[in-house]
Amino acid sequence: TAGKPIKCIAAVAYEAGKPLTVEEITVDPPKAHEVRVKIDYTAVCHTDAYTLSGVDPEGAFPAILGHEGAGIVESVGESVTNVKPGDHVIALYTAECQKCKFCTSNKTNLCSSVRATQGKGVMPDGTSRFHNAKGEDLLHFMGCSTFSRYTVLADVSVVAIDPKAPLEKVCLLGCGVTTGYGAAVKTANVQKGDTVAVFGAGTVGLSVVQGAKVRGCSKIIVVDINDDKKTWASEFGATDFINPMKDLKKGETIVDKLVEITDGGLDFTFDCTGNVNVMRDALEACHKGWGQSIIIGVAAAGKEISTRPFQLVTGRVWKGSAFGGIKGRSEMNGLISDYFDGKLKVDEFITHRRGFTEINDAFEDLHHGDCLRTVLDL
Ligand code: NAD
Ligand code: AHE
Ligand code: ZN
Repeated sequence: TAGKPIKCIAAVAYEAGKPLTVEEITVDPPKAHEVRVKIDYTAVCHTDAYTLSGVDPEGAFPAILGHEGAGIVESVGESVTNVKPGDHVIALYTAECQKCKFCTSNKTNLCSSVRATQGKGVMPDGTSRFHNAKGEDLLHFMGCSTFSRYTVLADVSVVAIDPKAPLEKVCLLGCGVTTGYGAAVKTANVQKGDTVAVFGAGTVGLSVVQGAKVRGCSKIIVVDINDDKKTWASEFGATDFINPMKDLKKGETIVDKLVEITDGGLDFTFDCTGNVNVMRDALEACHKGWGQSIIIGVAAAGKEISTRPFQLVTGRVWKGSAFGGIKGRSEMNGLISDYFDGKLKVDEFITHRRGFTEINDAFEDLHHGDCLRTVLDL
């Protein structure tokens, strides 16, 4: 198949707010510095639903969404040296070229090498490798497009992993688990004894919880408006669970409550909801003088955060984290080792499995409290 177009099944997002269309598409061979991957498993992340809903300022259609996937390299274009056909790989929406100003700064995992074209839904040369039966181009998404049996990735957007790692599980390291765990142990770098509050107990929030637990944090408070998340929270290591819709006294705010039970506020808080009002609460629940709040959630176009500047003047810090601050190519295999050593939970997030043609049901699953991740078998 190398060097030739491949016909395969994919789920195409033709329009915002509409279900995906599962149909046969054509995937062109990889050009120089590109890799064609047979995706075996992909999960659906809240961000896929966010973009499909039409509120992502970078969302463009028709496109092939999906960014939490794993598979096997089918062929590589010229000058690709980091992977070869047959390698087991995870797609990386945060590339790592190891050459740009960002990669060499040692201050961030954000890489500038392909980000501009990635945001426009095209490969680094400005064109697409996907076409539908009518011959129309279909856009790429987040440099991954894992909702297709075959996809083409920039070589900087792919990492080869230990072939012993089960792809049907470690596909989750392509986004949710890595994002939350990294935000705790890398971006915030929480330490033994620290107090932590996590807003939103989806896969991202619960992975923050597991990072905080690994580090020995003394209090790990989960805040979620859905009581179904309470059992998950304690299973992943939370010490407390608060539902702000039910567990507050009359006139009491979630900030009042958190400040009261932590003797003045948290050392670290994390927003894993994408709601800008929650982001404000998370900042204001931080301890005066040193508390740090990490924004992970993605907010819709036009949404802005606000607080009194006095909150920052008095020592609270607002930070953000993308992909948990993890450099995908150099650090992914460390996470896989943590998984093999039982230090990092991954399997526990897979609440649903479906065949690929049920992908629209997988988007529906996201809205139910009993779902953390649905893994689709391509
Ligand atoms: P999810 O939908 O599975 O989980 C969100 C949780 O937040 C749910 O349990 C929901 O009940 C809870 N919630 C909603 N509103 C709330 C409120 N007002 N107060 C408290 N809890 C509330 O989503 P996920 O896949 O875990 O992703 C979480 C967020 O992180 C999304 O916004 C997603 O787009 C974003 N995300 C960001 C990155 C990154 O790199 N920065 C990576 C992955 C996901
Ligand atoms: N296109 C959105 C930005 C969305 C966003 O912030 N994405 C996160 C990853 S979410 C994964 O589920 C991220 O890594 N951002 C850094 C980056 O470079 O995109 C918008 O609002 O424009
Ligand atoms: Zn995601």
